[in-house]
Amino acid sequence: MMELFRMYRQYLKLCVVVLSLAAGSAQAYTAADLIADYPFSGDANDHSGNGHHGIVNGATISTDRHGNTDSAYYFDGSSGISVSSLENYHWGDKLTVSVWYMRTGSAGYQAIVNNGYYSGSSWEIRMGAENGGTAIFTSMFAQGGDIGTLGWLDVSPPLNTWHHAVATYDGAVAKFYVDGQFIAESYGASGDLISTGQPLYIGTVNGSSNFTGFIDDVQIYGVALTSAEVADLYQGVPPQPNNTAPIAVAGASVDSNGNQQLDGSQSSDADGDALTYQWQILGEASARYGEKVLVNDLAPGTYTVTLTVSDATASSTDTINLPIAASGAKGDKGDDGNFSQIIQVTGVESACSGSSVATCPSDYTVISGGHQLANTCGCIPEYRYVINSKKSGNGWTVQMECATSQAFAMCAK
Ligand SMILES: [Ca+2]
Ligand SMILES: [Ca+2]
Repeated sequence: MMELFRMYRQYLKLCVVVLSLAAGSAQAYTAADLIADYPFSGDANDHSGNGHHGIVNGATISTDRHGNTDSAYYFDGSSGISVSSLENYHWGDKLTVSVWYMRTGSAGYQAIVNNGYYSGSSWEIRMGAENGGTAIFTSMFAQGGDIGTLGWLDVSPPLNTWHHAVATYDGAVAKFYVDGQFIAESYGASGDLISTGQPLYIGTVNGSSNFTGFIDDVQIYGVALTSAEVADLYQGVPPQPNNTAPIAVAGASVDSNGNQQLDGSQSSDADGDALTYQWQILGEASARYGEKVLVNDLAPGTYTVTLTVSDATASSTDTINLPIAASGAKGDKGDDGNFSQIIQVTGVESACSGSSVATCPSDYTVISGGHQLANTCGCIPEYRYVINSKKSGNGWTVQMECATSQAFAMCAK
């Protein structure tokens, strides 16, 4: 019994090292903020993962501004693309619309991207007939006020060349950019953008104001990108989504068959990203992979084990000393004084102060315990064994320090 007791008591945290592999400055959005993305790579499908695929009505797939075939759409003045799944879409109070266009015909108003005409839209990017057909502007209509038009004659990008137009709205300020340059801003709008019963339109407004020329790379974000991000977009550099590195927590537990296993299940990722787990046992040639991996093949001894968890963008590591007992770890029947089964139970998460109790099942005995700090109250998440805690009846009680915590108890029978 004492051997296993010591084994569980001696999980010693060597260090917690968080390595952020996501370089660069903080960005304005996460990947989830991309509402729709139309690269027009052979079709009008949405590449955001949200399924807002476009229906093409007469527009023809064509060559893009880089010379790639089948990578942009040509609109002949009587064609368009519509996205019915964005009817009645609730845009909220943050938006960025980015689009590349090349106007080749100068007559009349010409819609580029919108969900309605002017005040019948939530927002639009449209061109006028003014300045030889080079006038370009955005309009936005919000619950608490409108911007009317923004841009208009402030810029005159010439016909027959590709240009980049971006409209942003952050709930108070709307901004308009052309070819990466800030053009104008307005404080007229406020609150959520209105919803309309119309689909998203590209190159048309429900059959009117049809565009003549080429449109490509329509992207709609649920955040207001910064001027730096807009300038990057113009240079072909998409904004990099925010990512918080996962937190690796290496541990060990015993499975339902009594086999000892490395256990990374207390690792976490603030973004909710799926994690991969790699365990490197010092001295072994190959790593082991999985949230929980059996180690009942190891000879008795103490092993240094490093867990690396990754969310595909960033990773972190945690290292423990893993003692493997000469016997008992594989769940024998106890006739030599060892336990047949050891389980870990966790108690109710406490507030930042107070106590938490983890109670063993009635046929188990408490052999050890500790608490697991969460970072809710500002502490570094970690396990602590037999610290500031005590056995009480069939459970393990811990008094909280600064942190929201859960008691855990190692229970044996
Ligand atoms: Ca394209
Ligand atoms: Ca993450």
